[in-house]
Order: sequence, then structure tokens, then C-alpha cells
Amino acid sequence: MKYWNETYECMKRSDLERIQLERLQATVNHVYKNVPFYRTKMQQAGLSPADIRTLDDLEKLPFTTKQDLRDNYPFGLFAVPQSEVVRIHASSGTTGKPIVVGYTKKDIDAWSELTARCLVAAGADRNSVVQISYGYGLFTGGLGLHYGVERLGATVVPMSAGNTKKQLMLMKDFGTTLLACTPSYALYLAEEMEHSGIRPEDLRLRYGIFGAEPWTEGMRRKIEERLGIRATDIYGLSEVMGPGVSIECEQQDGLHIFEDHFIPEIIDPSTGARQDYGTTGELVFTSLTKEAFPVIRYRTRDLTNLNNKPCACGRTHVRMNRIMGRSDDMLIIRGVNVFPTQVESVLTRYSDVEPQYLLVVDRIGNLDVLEVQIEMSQKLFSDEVRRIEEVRRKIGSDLESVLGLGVNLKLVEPKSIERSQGKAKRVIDNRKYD
Ligand code: DLL
Repeated sequence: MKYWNETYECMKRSDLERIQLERLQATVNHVYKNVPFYRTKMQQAGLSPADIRTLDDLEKLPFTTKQDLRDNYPFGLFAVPQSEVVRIHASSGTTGKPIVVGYTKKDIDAWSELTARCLVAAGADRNSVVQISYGYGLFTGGLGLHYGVERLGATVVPMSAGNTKKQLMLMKDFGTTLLACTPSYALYLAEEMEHSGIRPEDLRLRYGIFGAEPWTEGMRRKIEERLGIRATDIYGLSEVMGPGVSIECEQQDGLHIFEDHFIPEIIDPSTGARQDYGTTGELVFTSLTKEAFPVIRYRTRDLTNLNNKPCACGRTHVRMNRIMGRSDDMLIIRGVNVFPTQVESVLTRYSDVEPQYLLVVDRIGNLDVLEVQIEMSQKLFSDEVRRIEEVRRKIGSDLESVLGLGVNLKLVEPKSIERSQGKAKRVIDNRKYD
């Protein structure tokens, strides 16, 4: 099975753009009529729905930010009466009230269609046994993919996150063929497998669909080797829908954004100016089919770039590169921008260390200091001190050249960094609590 919906996934660009314009106009009409927040913002910008005549006119519309969503907590941006809303999800956020989103029956239907497309792109078909180890509940990961598996007609094992030993037992006993979880949890499962003497050959596992947090090409290779699978990157966010906004194909060279449902843009985060293909900036989405919670030019804070070159897989939808990080996760240390994924891209080149790491930032006097903790492999840990020091120096100088910053690299004991069952925490920034 190559595609779930070839008609839409491989549609001629001119046809796709015609559908996009129709759907964009309908969405703008819908929010203008039903959401006071959007109507007021358009009026303030001197716009009415009739001003959206071409796809380029999208650029005239004001952005929507995470703060706008917070200000309208909980249901202020819903565009349908509550009686039409069949499901609520919420994203946890770090502080304060969550961001709340809603779905009509038709929204759930569209979401199921898109996650079914993702599963097929990742290698699934009707015979697959899909173990969902994303959390179920307010988080969109578990239920979002769950409905896609049912739509596809494969078998879903709604395991949710955690309970690692049982995950492995069921994976073996049920013959799971596809695992869905965060990349960090996939790695943890691989570790526990090795620990309990389960080899990839003992399982039927062939594919993984991993996302909800940034990860690197190096991490993909590690996970693929250790689990003996093909690992596919899946992207999404609650505000726009949940998992299934975009997915990698077998080319593993960027994630196709389902453009019959969303229009992506890249903007310069400081000026808001639209950027060309290939230029890195903030990803912005406009939904085209959502009823309960449409979004107009929503600023995701995720940083990436878009690629409109044709793809060998046959899909015609543009690709986004893997997310390098959120602007919120970017550390500024002595004026230098640092993303945790940069550290990951360096350490995954070495077999002497595990892909388990933590960045700790402190302010000592007036100076910001970055400590990077990386776990040694069991083998390195039992090696001579001299050899450990040699590896430390080598990785340290590699890190400094990639980050452009002096770091205090600490090689720590195997298994000493906390494992994650959901989104991994890679940064402790002690400066914020000064
Ligand atoms: O994480 C939805 C999701 C669930 C996606 C399962 C994929 C798989 P939120 O909790 O709202 O929703 O978090 C969304 O997570 O803005 C990105 O910063 C980050 N993120 C999601 N997928 C990826 C990915 C879900 N593949 C936020 N790579 C987004 C990097 C990702 N970051």
C-alpha cells in the first residue's frame, strides 16, 4: 500500500490550489461570521471576507498567536455551538492554563483521514498491528492516531504511555508491527529490550511513527538500528489538529504537509515577513477544513523551512524539513543561540556515548555557563580514565565547533539521566530562577 488517498495526496498542483482557495474563502467566511475575535481583527485591518480573492491574499490576514488562544480560554475561539463539539483536547503547556481545542464530528473524520494517510506513509496497511504508546487523554497523540488506525482498518493496541515492561510483553505477544510514540520513548523501549534480552528478531516490529518532540537524523539511525525498524517522523500540534499535519514518506527527506487541509507559510519571526522556500523561519498554519476550531495564520513557534521540489514518492504536497526546535526552546547563552538538537546531532555520531543528554544552564557571576551532560556507554564507563578523558575531549571540541560556544562537557554514568515516556526534557535553565 503506497498511499491512503492517492487522489488528494498526489493531486496536480493547479487542482490543489483551486481547492485550497475555495476552502480558504469558506474558512475565512466561517470565522468572520462565528468568531468575534477573528471578525474584530479583520475589521481592525480593514478587511472583509470578500477581500480574499487569491491564495496570495492570505498574506493580508493578521496572525494568530498562542497568547490569543490563552486570552480566549477556554472556548472563546470555537466557531460552532457547543452542541456541535464532540471532542475536546488540550495541550499541557508549561505554566498556567492549557490551550483548549475542539472538534466536530466532521473534524474528527478529517483528522482520522489524515492520520490514516500518515500511517500508510510510515509503512502500515490493514494487516498491521499498531501499538500506540503516546499518551491517551487530553494530549492529542494517543486518540489522534487511534482513530487513524481504525480508519485504515488495521488493529490498534491502545497501550498509552508508560508501563514499559508491559509494553514489551504485549509487543511480543500481540505481534506488534508498528510502534507509535515519542522518539525518546522509543529509545527507552529499545534500552529496556536490550536489558531484558529481547532481540529485534524476537519481535514482528517493522515500523515506527515518532514525533511530538524534536529529534535528529542521528537519533533516527540509532532507533532504527536498535529496534530493527524504519522510523518515520510525524508532526502536528494541538492548535492546528494534533498529529498528522505532516508526515515523512519513504524518501525520509522532509515531511509532506497535507495541503488540502492546511496552508503552511514560513515567516521571519521578528518581522512577520513571508519567507521563500528554503529559508528557515517560523512555521505558520491556516486550516482549510476545520469547523470547531479553525485557525488563521497561526504562529507555531516551530522553526523549519519549506521545500517545493517534486518528491520521488509521487506526493505533490510541499515538504517541511524536520523541526530544528521551537523558538521557546532556543537557549541564548552569551549571545549565542543554542538548540538541544544541535547537541544531539553531535553525540549521535559517537558509539562511546548513549543518545541520552541534558543541557544545564547556570549564571555564575555575570556569565552564562552551559554544562552538557552525556551518558557514557557501558563499555566506555568500564574503560580507563585516560580513554574516557580522550573521548570527552574529542566530543567536547566537536560540540564547541558546532555550537560556536565553550561548553563544560560532563560524561555521566550510564542510566543516570532520567528517561522519558512522553516528551523528553532536555534543558534545565537555572537562570530563570535567579
Ligand atoms: O505533540 C501532537 C503530536 C502527537 C505530534 C504525536 C506528533 C505525534 P502538542 O502537544 O500540542 O501536540 O505539541 C506540539 O510539539 O509545536 C512542536 O514544537 C512539537 N512537535 C510535534 N511533532 C514534532 C516533530 C503534539 N515531529 C509541538 N518534530 C509542536 C519536532 C515536534 N517537534
